[in-house]
Amino acid sequence: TNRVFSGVQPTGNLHLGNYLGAISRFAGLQDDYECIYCVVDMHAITVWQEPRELERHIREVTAAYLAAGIDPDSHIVFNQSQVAEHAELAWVLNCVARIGWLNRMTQFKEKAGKNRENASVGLYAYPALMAADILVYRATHVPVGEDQKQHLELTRDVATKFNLDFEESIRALGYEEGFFPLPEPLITGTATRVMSLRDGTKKMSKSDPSDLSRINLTDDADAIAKKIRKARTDPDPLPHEVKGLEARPEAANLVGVYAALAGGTSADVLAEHGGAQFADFKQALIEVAVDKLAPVTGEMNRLMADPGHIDRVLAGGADKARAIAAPIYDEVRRIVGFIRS
Ligand code: AQP
Repeated sequence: TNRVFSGVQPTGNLHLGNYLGAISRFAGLQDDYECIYCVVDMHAITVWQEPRELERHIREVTAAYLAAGIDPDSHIVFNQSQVAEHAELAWVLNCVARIGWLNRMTQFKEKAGKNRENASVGLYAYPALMAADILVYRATHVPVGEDQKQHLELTRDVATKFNLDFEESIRALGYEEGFFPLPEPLITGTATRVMSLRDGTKKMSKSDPSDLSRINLTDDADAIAKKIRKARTDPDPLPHEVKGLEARPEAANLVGVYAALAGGTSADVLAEHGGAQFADFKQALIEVAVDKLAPVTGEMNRLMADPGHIDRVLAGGADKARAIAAPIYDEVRRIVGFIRS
């Protein structure tokens, strides 16, 4: 079967980039794949999280999944820390991955910043845990934004090395083609990389100190309108063709966001709005954004009002996830040579 795995960190400030680049795409895959969507709380604590805030943020990401239309009955929605096999396989994969590979990860360099000596060991080892998240289900496809492409390549490298290192042991279990499939990225369409509203060269991010840089999924219509009106732009009107967006990162971003929200391409947007001044285009963008996001926000708020329900969804999802992961990890034990008596 084709099995999808992906996750979002419960680190607060869920934004339009997370929605367009990840969560809404997750929902769109449900007809074609068996989908496993995780709230990756163990990834979140690679940087400090206030415990009570972490709980709230786990429920918030869960609510966003459900509000976006992910069906926890036909598919799986759960939080990572409830399925111990993620951590167990991560340890094995820590021992497969090479320090040299992790040293090349650009996200670690960005997140650790200048004070690298003081970053957590977990932040450094993050990609090995991500590899475990995917491989513990032997998932075949991973929908992620552009920013996660490098980590997914590392997952493939780890899977390849595991398959090779343990080749004999894997064959002895009856697997001819290696134990872990090499997962494929699903990065398609517009808005795979939504940029900051204040700087078209930086990605929209939860950790940006400026709230004006992003549209949060909890923003109401007034906040959305204000942030789009204040979004940075250049003085020229919109071009008529996509190639006119080159070297205009802010314009390219707003057109891309419009396209993703309206369900078309940047070319479609320019066919309609090419030649428009930004003041007018922003007004049109505010309308689409509010129109698309208000129902999601409303449903998230409704769900968040009943944390007991969300926790039951997570518990049910964890049971289903464990039922897939446990037998796979049992085989890993045998492959590696861990005795289980
Ligand atoms: N700006 C973005 N455009 C498109 N997709 C994005 N994603 C994140 N930012 C954008 C996608 O959202 C998913 C979940 O991301 P995550 O929470 O696991 O971690 P992240 O990529 O580190 O997200 P942020 O929002 O940028 O947080 P910080 O500020 O903490 O780094 C992923 O599929 C990601 O591709």
